[in-house]
Amino acid sequence: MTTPLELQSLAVEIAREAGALAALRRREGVRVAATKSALADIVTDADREVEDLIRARLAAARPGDGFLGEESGAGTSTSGITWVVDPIDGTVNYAYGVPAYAVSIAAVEGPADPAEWTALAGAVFNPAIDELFAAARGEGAWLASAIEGERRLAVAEPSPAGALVGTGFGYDPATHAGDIARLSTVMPLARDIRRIGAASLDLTGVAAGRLDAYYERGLHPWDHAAGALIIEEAGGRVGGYAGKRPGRAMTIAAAPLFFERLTEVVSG
Ligand code: LIP
Repeated sequence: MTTPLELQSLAVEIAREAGALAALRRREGVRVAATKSALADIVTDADREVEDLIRARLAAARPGDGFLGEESGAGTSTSGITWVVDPIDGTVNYAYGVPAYAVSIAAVEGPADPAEWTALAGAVFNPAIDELFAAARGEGAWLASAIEGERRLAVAEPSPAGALVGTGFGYDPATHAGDIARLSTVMPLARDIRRIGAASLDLTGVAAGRLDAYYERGLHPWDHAAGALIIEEAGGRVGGYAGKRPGRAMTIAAAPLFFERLTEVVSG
C-alpha cells in the first residue's frame, strides 16, 4: 500500500522535472499549437511535451495507475489511484511570458471524478520563480520557495479591512457578463481582487495566506485537483455551490469562516 507521503514525493520529483522543461521551452520561445474551446483557449507545443514527460514518468514509476490530463485525455486505473495533471496551468500567462504558471499534479483515489475522488497527494510548481507547493492527506501542506524559504502552510481569515479575493474569467466571451455580475456581488466582501490567471496558483495562494479567498466558474478537474488538497491540508475549505464539491459549475476556497460567507454570496 503506497502512503500519501510516498505519492507526494513522486509528484514533487516529477513536477520539478516537468517545470524545468516548461521553463526551458519558455526561454527558447513558445509556439501556439492549436486552440480548443475558444480562440483564447490555446495549447502550446510545450503543454503537450510537458504532459508527455509527466505521463511517461508516472507510467514508469506506477504502471497500474490511471491518468487524467488536460492535453492527452484519460487512462484507466487498475491500482485505484489516478493522476490528475495540468502540465502548464496558466497557459495564457506562459504564452505571454507572465511568470505565473505552474505544473499541477495530484494523485487521487477512487473514481476519476472530482465529485467522488479522495485526493491523497498534490504538487504545484511554478518554475518561473522556483516555488513548489505540496501536500499529502493527513500530513499538512508545505511551500519550498526561492523567495521565502520553506514553511508549513496555513490559511488565514480575512482582516476587518476585507478579503483579498482571487478569481478568474473563462475563455468564452459569452460567459464574461455573468462573471462580472457575480463579481459585483462579491466586491462588498472584498478589499480588492487579484486575477492571477492560473487556478492552481490562486488555490495555493489561499493556502499560503497570499489570498484570503478564491472563486471561479468553469474550472476543469486538473485545474483544482492538487490545489484543493493543498488548501484542505492548510486548514482551509474548498467546495462548489451550496455545499457541493468543486467543479465546472463553481470552485470556492477560503478559511472556514469566510468560506461560509463567500459561498452564500456566490451561490445567491
Ligand atoms: C486556466 C485556469 C485559470 C482560468 C483560465 C484557464 P489553463 O487554466 O488556470 O484560472 O481562469 O480560464 O482555465 O487553461 O491555463 O490550464
